[in-house]
Amino acid sequence: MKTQVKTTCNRDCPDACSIVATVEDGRITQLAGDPDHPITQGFLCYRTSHFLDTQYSRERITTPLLRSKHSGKLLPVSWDEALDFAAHELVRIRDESGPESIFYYRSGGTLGMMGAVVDLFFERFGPVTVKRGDICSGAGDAAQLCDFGIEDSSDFFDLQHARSIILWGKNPCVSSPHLLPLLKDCQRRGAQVLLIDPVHHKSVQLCDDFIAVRPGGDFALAMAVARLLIDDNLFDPEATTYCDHLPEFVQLAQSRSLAEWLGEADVSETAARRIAQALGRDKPATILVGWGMGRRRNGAAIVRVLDALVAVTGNLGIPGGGSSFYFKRRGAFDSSFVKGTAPRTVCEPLFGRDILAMKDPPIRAVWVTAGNPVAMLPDSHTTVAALSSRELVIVCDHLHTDTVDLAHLVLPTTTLLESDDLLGAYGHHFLAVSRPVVPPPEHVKSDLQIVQGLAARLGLSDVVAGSAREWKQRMLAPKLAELGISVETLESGSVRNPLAKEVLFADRRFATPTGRVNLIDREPPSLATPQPDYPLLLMALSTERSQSSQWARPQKGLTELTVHPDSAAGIADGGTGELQSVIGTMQVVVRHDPLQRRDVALLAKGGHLREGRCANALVEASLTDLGEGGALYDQAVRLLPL
Ligand SMILES: Nc1nc2c(c(=O)[nH]1)N[C@H]1C(S)=C(S)[C@@H](COP(=O)(O)OP(=O)(O)OC[C@H]3O[C@@H](n4cnc5c(=O)[nH]c(N)nc54)[C@H](O)[C@@H]3O)O[C@H]1N2
Ligand SMILES: Nc1nc2c(c(=O)[nH]1)N[C@H]1C(S)=C(S)[C@@H](COP(=O)(O)OP(=O)(O)OC[C@H]3O[C@@H](n4cnc5c(=O)[nH]c(N)nc54)[C@H](O)[C@@H]3O)O[C@H]1N2
Ligand SMILES: [Mo]
Repeated sequence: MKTQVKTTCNRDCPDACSIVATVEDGRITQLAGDPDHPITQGFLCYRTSHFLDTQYSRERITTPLLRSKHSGKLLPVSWDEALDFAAHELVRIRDESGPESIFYYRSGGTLGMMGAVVDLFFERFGPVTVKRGDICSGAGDAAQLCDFGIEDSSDFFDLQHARSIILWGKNPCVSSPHLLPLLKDCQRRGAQVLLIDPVHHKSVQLCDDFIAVRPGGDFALAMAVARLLIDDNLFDPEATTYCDHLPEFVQLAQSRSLAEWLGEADVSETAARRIAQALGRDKPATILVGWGMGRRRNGAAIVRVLDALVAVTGNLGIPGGGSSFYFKRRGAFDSSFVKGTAPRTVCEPLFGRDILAMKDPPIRAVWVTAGNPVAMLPDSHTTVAALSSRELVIVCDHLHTDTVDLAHLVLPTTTLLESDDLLGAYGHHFLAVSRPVVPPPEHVKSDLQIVQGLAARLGLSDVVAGSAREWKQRMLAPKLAELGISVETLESGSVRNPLAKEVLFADRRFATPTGRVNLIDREPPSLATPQPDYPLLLMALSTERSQSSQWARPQKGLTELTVHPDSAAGIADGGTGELQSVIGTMQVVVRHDPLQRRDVALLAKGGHLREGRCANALVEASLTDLGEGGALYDQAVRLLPL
């Protein structure tokens, strides 16, 4: 029998697509995008449309695995044995050294709200040590909170009112493909689309103009633009009424000459004028602030200066205007049952170093769920050293990751097609549920069932009791019930969050202490500049073929490094070379691309360490200027012939 089931993609992606899955005799045979969903519009990305290969892969972990003391191998065990072991060891370590000796780490494997129930379990069992900072968007989040007091965007479709759209460091063709139909629609309505990015990538083709800024040179570029706006008298005359630090901002822009700012940004005056024109004259203008720029030493300052440009030109609070970095995806949900009482924290980008350094008590056990820190956090070798020297490492995943390689116990979890959860999105305001398209394999449990199994052994059953559906009901914000939105409503089709504004800041009131925009008023840390002996900046960026370290198809052989032919160290296109940083080396196949800048070295993010494809083996762990993000793209490297 053939049936169709709708669910929602739970991946760490702005789009949160509605999926139509075809099921034949209990097996999923096809995945398609939901034609009825206003954002999904009937198509899926490469990663998710190829997900059946992962769902039915023989490599998938479908039974608990416990590392044998004799052989050192991970061997299948029953759930009873697995959970008894986990409960016994966690209690032993907690009782001997205190709950802070256990570090619970959750990353973005699923964006479902049910993760909060797992957080709750560890808070009540401990509270244990948790992470702080954010490897993905720490700097940008902190920047927007600092400037506006909240982080959100106007409605997704409000972009249709924009005359100018600036993709500032953003590659929607890869990272958020469901923005493309809207961008094309905006262009048909007459909007100009500009792209500002150090990398020449796929999204260049859909833009009217492309400005290849120096990596991290965006602060200087924005300052050049501010100078031009000041000279042409294009600041909003009302700006003083809703912006703090306007004189200081002007002073900052005037602290260097236009030529100096342009030199630092490595951008022509014509290009800077183009941006000033878009923001100051061809209004309304929206900057779609990408997520990559924040992953730099001066990343928060870059996002802050873009917020400032939008504010001073009067593009905030009007239809078609804004500085859009994030959509408040949890805004319709209530997870306030997690109190945030952790006694101490590990800084996420410094994961390995912090674990190794912590004393009184040391970290003895690490619980990893929905993440692959070995491959995805910087300085992989230190992460490996940290995890492989712990007494207990437990990993919940369904893929055999580099982190699973270091686990004492592996607990197999559901995939996105078996998920039963509540979802918002960080690229639009639609809310949705996911539901199991098929039941999970016999020996696989959801994250909720795993903590419930553990809680039952630890006298904490009451804390996490309830079916997935009951938890969904509990987590829908009470305000939504007042507006008539229930789990049933979400099950019958996705619903736009009615609490989200159509036009953000329409009243020009901001959630900062003064109620005004907090304009950036000082210079950020200096740029990471390539060194004579390490002349390239390594950027390992999203690829359409994977979701972070989850590849649609297995990757084999050397990974590809893309550089400008002049930066290829004499290595021919297709030849092999060695990429080196001060902390690691990696063999690569070199690809020439004359369209790239000469100071960048490009890899795909998410390569596996055990296959010698992991960029983070070369990336030092260092922090952004605010928000404890990782300065992932500021790594100086060199390429040498083999
Ligand atoms: N296919 C696919 N989609 C994904 C992901 C994936 O792994 N694969 N990952 C998901 C995740 S985890 C996230 S957080 C989101 C966002 O994922 P990201 O990949 O962060 O998304 P973008 O912001 O579109 O792309 C980053 C852009 O920032 C640019 N950039 C880097 N440094 C600078 C700079 O200094 N200045 C400027 N102007 N630009 C710079 C890069 O060249 C790149 O084009 O997407 C998600 N979508
Ligand atoms: N060099 C470099 N490093 C980067 C980046 C970069 O651009 N360059 N990007 C950064 C960014 S933006 C991000 S967000 C991080 C991503 O870092 P991670 O969140 O660690 O990324 P993933 O590799 O997707 O790991 C998620 C894991 O969760 C598992 N999983 C999926 N569904 C479930 C589930 O329901 N339950 C459980 N328990 N597990 C599940 C998946 O199988 C996968 O192994 O990496 C960062 N690291
Ligand atoms: Mo991310």
